[in-house]
Amino acid sequence: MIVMTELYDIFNTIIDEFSLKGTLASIYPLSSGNINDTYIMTTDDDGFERQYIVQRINHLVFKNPNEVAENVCKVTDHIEHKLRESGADDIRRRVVKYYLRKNGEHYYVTPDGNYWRAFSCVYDATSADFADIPILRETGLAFGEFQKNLLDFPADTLYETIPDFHNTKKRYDDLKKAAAENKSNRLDTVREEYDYLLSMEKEACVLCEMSEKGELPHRVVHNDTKCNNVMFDTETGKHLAVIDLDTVMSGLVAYDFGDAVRFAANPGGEDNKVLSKVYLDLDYYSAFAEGFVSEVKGEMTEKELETLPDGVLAVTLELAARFLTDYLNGDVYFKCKVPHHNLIRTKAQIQLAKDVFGKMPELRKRLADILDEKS
Ligand code: GN1
Ligand code: MG
Repeated sequence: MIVMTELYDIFNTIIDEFSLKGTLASIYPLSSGNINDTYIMTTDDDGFERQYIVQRINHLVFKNPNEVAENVCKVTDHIEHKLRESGADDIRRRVVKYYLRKNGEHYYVTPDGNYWRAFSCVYDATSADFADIPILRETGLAFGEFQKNLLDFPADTLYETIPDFHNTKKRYDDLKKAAAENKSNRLDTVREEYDYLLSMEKEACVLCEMSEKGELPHRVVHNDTKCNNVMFDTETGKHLAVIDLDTVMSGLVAYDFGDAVRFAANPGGEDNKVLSKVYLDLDYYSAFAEGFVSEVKGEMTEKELETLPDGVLAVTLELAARFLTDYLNGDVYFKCKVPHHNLIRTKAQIQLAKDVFGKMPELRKRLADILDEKS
């Protein structure tokens, strides 16, 4: 826990180190992230109000913060180049800028070893923790466009900043290890959830199997495609920029597709205790799929497009396994905002996975119809 006076000192240093404009006016914490600490910093630049995004990156999760920064800069530079090439206007609101320190470094590291960085703020824009049909469509367009802009970027030049991030098999192995170790002595209380997840291991690992056999290409993927990682124009609701690029790596597009649907097409939200509110809304799903497919169709292999719905099930089961693993390990990875948060999250994701599993034929049918329409 950082006290406010310390925070003011750090932010003043950041303004100086990153040559940001103005003097510190206010600091506003954003609470939606589960890993990093994020703030909106406002400065007073001779009467003109400026805003910046300032973040403390969790270096226990991102063990090599410089590699994360290099990935983010390479990808944002590439997107900026693509936007310029296509004659897009308002480029400063379409892609975030990662500020460098005066000495060229990516972070200001405090004496106690915390890594701080600064990004431009997307002005007159908002993100969404909960979605409706127009937001789903715009989120689909945003991540589809992200994918399209990076098609010619060599994915294998990105660092693997969190190894095996979407290696679902490895995530299952971690879960089994956590259960065997039972560090927090909670296993007996989560038998039902644990057994369910194990019973779905084969379904969860379908895409990994295909990837191992070389049946699916590896591309640049965002790896955290929640609708609160898209900035929408406050007035028009149109998508502007994709943010939170820390997990950008090489991987399977179906996981990006699946994670966006997992998060935004569940009206109950990721950690709703009232399980009857947790389900996959098929019209939300269609809205996202339409937006996404309209950007990537023609750019991806048939098999890749066909397997997009499998990503929804895989990523939901995988995240349930990750939450349960963390619960068994004693809540060491995800920030817990209420008691037993990881268990609440696990139950909600399992509820969603069960619903998605039952709806798989409909997910496939709707996607096939969308693909037909767009051909
Ligand atoms: C974490 O902190 P946030 O919201 O950006 C996590 C994602 C999970 C997500 C679940 C690096 O992302 O993988 O899907 O929580 N990020 C990391 O809400 O583990
Ligand atoms: Mg994230």
